[in-house]
Amino acid sequence: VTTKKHANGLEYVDVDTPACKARIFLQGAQIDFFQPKGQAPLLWVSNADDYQAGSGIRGGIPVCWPWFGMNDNPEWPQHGFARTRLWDLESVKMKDTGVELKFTLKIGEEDKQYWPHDTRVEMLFILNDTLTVSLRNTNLSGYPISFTQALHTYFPIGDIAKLKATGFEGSQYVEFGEGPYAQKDDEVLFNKETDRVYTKLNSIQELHTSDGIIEVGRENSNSAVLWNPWIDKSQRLSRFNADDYLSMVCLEAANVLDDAVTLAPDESHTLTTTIRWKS
Ligand code: TA6
Repeated sequence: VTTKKHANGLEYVDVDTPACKARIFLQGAQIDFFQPKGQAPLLWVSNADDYQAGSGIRGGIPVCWPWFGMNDNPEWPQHGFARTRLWDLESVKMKDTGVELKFTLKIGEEDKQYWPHDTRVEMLFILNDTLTVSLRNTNLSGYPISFTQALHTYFPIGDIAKLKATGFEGSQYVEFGEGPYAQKDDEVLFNKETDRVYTKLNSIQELHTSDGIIEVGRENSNSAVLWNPWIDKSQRLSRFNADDYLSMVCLEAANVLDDAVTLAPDESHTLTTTIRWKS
């Protein structure tokens, strides 16, 4: 495990262990690469991203906190501010053939306008043949606090026309401000812009991609976001190629809508996503 500087100045932690290779940027504690030894990478990044400081990297796992989506105040940044701030690398622990890393967010004076509540915000990574990522909040403010959040994971899926996402039977979703709609089929196929917040959803889904089955698990999350921008929105997205929609999908472990987190004083909450090749 070594700390390096990317061409455009962003600092990252480079992980190379017997179990896996990974790369985690101090900006946003954002992992943008994870590959178990002998298997294909499990995260997708657009090659249109030039790793400039100040905007989240278009891929890997951007951290959406302390709100998901647009804030009631339209001037405030989409998906909160945590993903564009520098986090501190607190600890690195070699574990079996893998490694565990912990990052903490220092909420600066400039961010008190967005979030004036004393909160410990940590990202925990357990890297081996599985990628386990947790966003842990501890309420140090002395009064109740509430927030929404998501681990906005981008997956490589080969060809979107062939992708089958499964594990959705019996859930419901809202999309483009409409719904909730009942999701009767267990599988979701993609042939148009898809931007759904699922609830009443099992804690494990599978992405049946051209290169194998990716298993995605969630803990302490009763909502998940499934997103593919399709053709038109791809034109409007920053750091995203017009044809990138063909090779990616986002399936995000979340606490959004009525699954928002409320913490009593001194209470903690840990949102976790686990990702691995099932075959
Ligand atoms: O998670 C889906 C979503 O909310 C989409 O609506 C789209 O905005 C996407 O996030 C990407 O947002 P970003 O701010 O990273 O460009």
